[in-house]
Amino acid sequence: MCEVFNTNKNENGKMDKETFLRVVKEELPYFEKAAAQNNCDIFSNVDLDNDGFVDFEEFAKMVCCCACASNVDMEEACINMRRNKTDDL
Ligand SMILES: [Ca+2]
Repeated sequence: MCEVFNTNKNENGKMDKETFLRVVKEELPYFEKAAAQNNCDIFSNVDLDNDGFVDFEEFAKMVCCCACASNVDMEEACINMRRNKTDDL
């Protein structure tokens, strides 16, 4: 996953929304599908500091959420991400 991030990050070391969504679709298709089914906006949930980019820390948190959940628990992973974001505010 580090490699995936490093390959796709921009000159600022972050991923823009378009790149991020493409990477999720390619690398975590089941997650993308679950999010779409639940009207879960992956990008805005992962972009914890709302700067419009996903940095490595945010990316790693998303990967952890996915890794902790099995395929059937993807809906819960989405909800947990949202909860993490709310806790940070
Ligand atoms: Ca961000």
